[in-house]
Amino acid sequence: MIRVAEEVQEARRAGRGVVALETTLVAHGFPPGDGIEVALASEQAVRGGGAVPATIGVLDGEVVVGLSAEELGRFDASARKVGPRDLAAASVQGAVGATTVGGTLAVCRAAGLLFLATGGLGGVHRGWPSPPDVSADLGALAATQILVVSSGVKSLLDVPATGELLETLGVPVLGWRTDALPLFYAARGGPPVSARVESAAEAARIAEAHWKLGRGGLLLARPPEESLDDVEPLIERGLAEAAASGVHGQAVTPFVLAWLHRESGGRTLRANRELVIGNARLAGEVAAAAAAA
Ligand code: PSU
Ligand code: MN
Repeated sequence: MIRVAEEVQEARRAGRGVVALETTLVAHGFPPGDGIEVALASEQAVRGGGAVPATIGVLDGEVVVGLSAEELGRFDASARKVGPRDLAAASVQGAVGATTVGGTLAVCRAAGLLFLATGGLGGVHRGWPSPPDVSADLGALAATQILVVSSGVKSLLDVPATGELLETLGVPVLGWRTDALPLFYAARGGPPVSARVESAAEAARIAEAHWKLGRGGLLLARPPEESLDDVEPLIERGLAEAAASGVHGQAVTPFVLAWLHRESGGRTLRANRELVIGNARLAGEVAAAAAAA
């Protein structure tokens, strides 16, 4: 059921680092066309970091680890959003399934991949328990031996509550040269991390030790290089706009992201692109450091 691309198999045989990449952000996180471009640039960034990319999604009845550029082209806005619960149905039903971080983690667990890069993790929605929405990304991360590199969690979530839940689940939050969990677009203002790391080799050593202790996932949180410190009021307006338009559930993230891109004159889009690619680069460096150890 899982098809692993030849290049990824070869990399693993050779003991090289492999970094998994998700496809929900490709299909639903960027305007049409931009997502594919960001996906290909992320793959290049993983290579630049010294590892081999494995972009994951469901296609033609298979769970694919290492989509080709041509296959990636089929992940447009019509793709199904596939979390851990949706993998089996999407593959049996022959859907184009764009895997979330949680869905991708489930595949990594089945295939034994140890590193994943993304933009922002899902988490606890603002206003919990109404809506009673907590991303399956968190449970999947706790249950999988993997290190995920992100710029914290999605900007429209309750970041402090998500940080607390990660602690409850026993997931270390490592700050990449920072003491605070980044707020996706903004580098500052988040809750404290559980440990600060200064190098890719140090992050790799902590992950290795965590797994030797029989523990599961870790988050390595990298702040965006260019911090947008004035975006929070816009996020609040975007969320209000979504509520007023009757948008809820899975449709909220794409709606608010598109709204932010428009209202910020493209600044959030540029920032989002840069941070996704930067995280892929760092994940490549950590995976390479782990492979060299
Ligand atoms: N962060 C973004 N854009 C996205 C996502 C995260 O800036 O599109 C996606 C990721 O794939 C993440 C998913 O795993 O949203 C979480 O969705 P939910 O909250 O419905 O679990
Ligand atoms: Mn959700």
